[in-house]
Parts: sequence; structure tokens; C-alpha cells
Amino acid sequence: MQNAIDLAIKGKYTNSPNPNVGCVIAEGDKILSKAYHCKSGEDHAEVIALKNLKKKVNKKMVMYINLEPCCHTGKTGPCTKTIINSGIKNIEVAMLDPNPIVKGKGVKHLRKNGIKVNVGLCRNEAIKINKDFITRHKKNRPYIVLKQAISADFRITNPQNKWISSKLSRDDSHFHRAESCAILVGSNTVRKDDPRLNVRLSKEKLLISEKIRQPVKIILDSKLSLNINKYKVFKGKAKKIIFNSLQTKLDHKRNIDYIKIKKEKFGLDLNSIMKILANDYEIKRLLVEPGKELFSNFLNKEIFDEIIYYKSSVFIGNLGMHNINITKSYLKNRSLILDSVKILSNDVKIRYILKE
Ligand code: AOF
Ligand code: ZN
Repeated sequence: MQNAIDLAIKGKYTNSPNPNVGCVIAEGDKILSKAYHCKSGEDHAEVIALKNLKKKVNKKMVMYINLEPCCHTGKTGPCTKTIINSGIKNIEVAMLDPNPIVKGKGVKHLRKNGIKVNVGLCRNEAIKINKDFITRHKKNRPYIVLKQAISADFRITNPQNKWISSKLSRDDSHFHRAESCAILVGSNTVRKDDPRLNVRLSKEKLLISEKIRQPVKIILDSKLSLNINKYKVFKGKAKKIIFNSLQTKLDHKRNIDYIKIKKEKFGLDLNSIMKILANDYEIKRLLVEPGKELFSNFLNKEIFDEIIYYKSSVFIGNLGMHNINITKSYLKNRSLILDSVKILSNDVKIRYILKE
């Protein structure tokens, strides 16, 4: 199963809104075929693994999958049907599919057709690699990662130089961009930094052969104050969404969707925005690159799952804006767990996860 999980992760840069799924067919200790789901609309992992299997199916063969096989017809047909027709008689599934159209029905259908299905092998590892897919289906919002670069003296803006973190950290952060279906910023960040919000890594670096998926660019601009002819983020073909409090309108030419959202005391209603992103845009993973205000809004509402800091060794001084001190507890009901710390040349990458 660990092999299936490792394979599943290979699809993470290309498969959204689908989950990471890997499949291994083995006989005893011998792996006979393996596959992973690469792209929505293309074959699911089980179907590819069966197509790649060179040997005739026999009763000793076991199929290992990190997610319950689907039993519905979506963009592709039901995997359960292909499995039943193949003659495979033993299946190990790590976890049930949280998607309401599957959710236990796949396993039931297989068992009804005489297949032995065991659920739960490596369950925790399987949950870990599909946290975004699970969050979207269970909480009706994307999995939300807040990312910030901070200086040694806790500043998040640098008046002298655009960058706070090192090149190595910035390259690392592009892997997070690549894994995300969308990137969200506030209007102040667009005005100050003029970011492109795209992925600037090669396919070789991402170890993929498919075209790089550029994330949807999301801007919160309550009063529609930004001149869309001026900033880089509005250029190019990628989908852009501007959440605002004034109008809903689709600009097909520029590929910009304007969506009107209720205003709250400290900005647009983030809960409604997240619901729209999960339901209407099928965003399973969202990267937020917030300034001070937006960061505190996400903290206050406790709608996020992870915080990633790139903490550099640069001192900026009083001209730089101070970051939010998360230890001062913006969080009312939840707490953070330190997940990992990684050294990236002169910077430290610190990853916190919000405790369930
Ligand atoms: C599997 N194996 O490799 C994946 C599954 O639109 P479709 O047909 O691609 O179906 C997408 C749904 O199928 C997705 O939301 C999830 O519930 C399941 N994904 N299932 O048996 C796979 N990727
Ligand atoms: Zn399937």
C-alpha cells in the first residue's frame, strides 16, 4: 500500500479537482503492475493498472488502492465495473472516498460481486496525502495554506528590496504554488508587489510530463479599486476571479469573473468566498499569500489549515511592516502544531498545521 501511496502523490500537480490515487497489483511480494491518476477526465489509477497488467488475472492477485474505487460515471466510467470484469478477487483499500457520490458505495458494490475488500490498511498515511480532497468534500471549502515570507526581525515588507526570502526559498514556494489549484491575495498586495501569481518552475523540476497547470488567480478587491490594465496579475490567459462588494459580471475576453460578496466588519465574507471556490470552481487546495490584514482575517475566522513561513536572516528595521504575532493567539478555539522545520540556505521554512 505504501507503494500505491507514493505513486498517488505523483499526480498532485496535475490531477485536480480529483484526488491523489495510486494502484498496485501484486502477487505475493511481486509487483505486477502499478499506476496513478494523472489528470481529471483521463483513466483512473485502477483502470490504468489493469490495462498495464501483462499477466492473466488469477485468484492470488491483490489490488492495492489508497482510495475506494469509484462506482459512478463522471468524466470516466465506474472503476468498480472494470475491476469486476477483470476477475480480480482481492482488494486492499486504504480509505473510503469522501465524495458523496461514492462514499462506501464502491466497496459495497465490489463485495456484492464476490470480491474480498479490506478497508483501512495505511489509513492515516492515505488521509495525509488527500487532505485537500477530503477538506473540500467534508467542509465544503478548499484546504487553505497561508504563506508568508518574514525577515529576521519579523517584518513582512521590505522598502529597499522587493524580496525578503532567498532565491532557494522562493523556488521552494513555487512548489506550493504548483500544487495549489488557486492563489489568493488582497488588493494591497497587488498594489505594492505587483505579483504574477503564476508557477515559474519547469516540468523537469516538478517531475511531470504534462503541461504545467497554472493556478486560478484570486484577488479580493472590495471596492474594485485596482486598475486591471496596470497590474501583471490581470494579464495572461489563466482564470482570474475578483471578489468584490459591488458587482457580479463575467469578462470572457480577459477571463476574469467578478463575484459580488457580502462585506463584513474586516473585509469580504471569507466563508462565502471559500464555499464558492469549493463548489463552483472545484478548488481543492488554495494558497493564500496574504499581507497583514488578510492574514489576521484568516486567523480570526480560523478558516485555514496550514501556515508556512519562510523566515530569512535579513534585518529590515522599522520601515518594514511587522507581521502578526500568532503566538499572541488570534485563535480562539484551535491551536497550531509545529509540523516541520527545514533549512533553506540562510532561511528557515516553518510549517504549522491547525489542530483538528
Ligand atoms: C478512483 N480512482 O484514480 C480516482 C477516483 O469525473 P471522474 O470520472 O474522473 O471521477 C472523479 C471522482 O472519482 C473523484 O471526485 C473521486 O471521487 C473519484 N476519484 N476514483 O476509483 C481514481 N481519481
Ligand atoms: Zn474510478
